[in-house]
Amino acid sequence: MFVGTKIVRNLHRMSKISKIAAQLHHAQRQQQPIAQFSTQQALTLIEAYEVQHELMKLRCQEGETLIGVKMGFTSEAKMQQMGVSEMIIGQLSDAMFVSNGGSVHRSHFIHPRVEPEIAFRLKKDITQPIELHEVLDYVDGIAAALEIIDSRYENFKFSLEDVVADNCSSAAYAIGIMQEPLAVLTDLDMSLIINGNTVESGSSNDILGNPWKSLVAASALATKYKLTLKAGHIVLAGAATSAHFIKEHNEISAEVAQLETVFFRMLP
Ligand code: OOG
Ligand code: MG
Repeated sequence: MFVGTKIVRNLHRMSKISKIAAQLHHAQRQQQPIAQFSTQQALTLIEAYEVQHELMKLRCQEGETLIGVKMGFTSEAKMQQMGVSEMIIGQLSDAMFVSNGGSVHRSHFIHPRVEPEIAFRLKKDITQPIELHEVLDYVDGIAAALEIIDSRYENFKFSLEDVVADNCSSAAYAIGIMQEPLAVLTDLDMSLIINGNTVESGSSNDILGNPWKSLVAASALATKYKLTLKAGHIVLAGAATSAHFIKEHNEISAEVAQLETVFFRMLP
């Protein structure tokens, strides 16, 4: 009797997780925003990561490959803009890749925003939390990056659990030319430039005081929530500034001192 009740409860939970994942997947594929879940039903953070895994499973079943992770809310500016105050981690796939100097179509998104970031390329697998003094052992390239986020929720409004379930609003990313890792990544000016105008500016210090700390945090969150970090994978450190809405005919670049500028164009 007891075992039966437990199985029924588990089935109920599984169907709740896969139902939410299916709705988020559909919203992304159709560019149709949906209402946030947390206002309608209780969703724990653990369940939210289960939804995220389920969602990425659906995308992989349709041919996508996971190529890394992105950190979110590693800066004060982002936490304040979105009203969320805990770090999150999401997954990047090859289908989200935009080539440096290339373009994306506005019509592929719901309400895209862009933000300036720093990308790390891993030279070996990370299978457990690492420490700050070890980061250089794990990275063989760094670059300026641009992330396009596109919440699948109406009005870009969400709770911590909602955004985690929605794979942390991940939509696309462009990465500049990879260069040898710089041991010191503090005090680098970072700016977001749209059609020649600087629309956001900050410093690499805005990312947890030191962007390398974001890799340390990524290793801890990936271990906790079972995300894979393999040699060759990319880790986005999180935006240094608030994100900015973008539209067709925008020419967008991120400048990070000492790194090569990254650029893409948004077509209709
Ligand atoms: C969530 C994603 C946050 C970052 O860099 O902080 C993020 C969102 O703002 O929609 O990518
Ligand atoms: Mg980001």
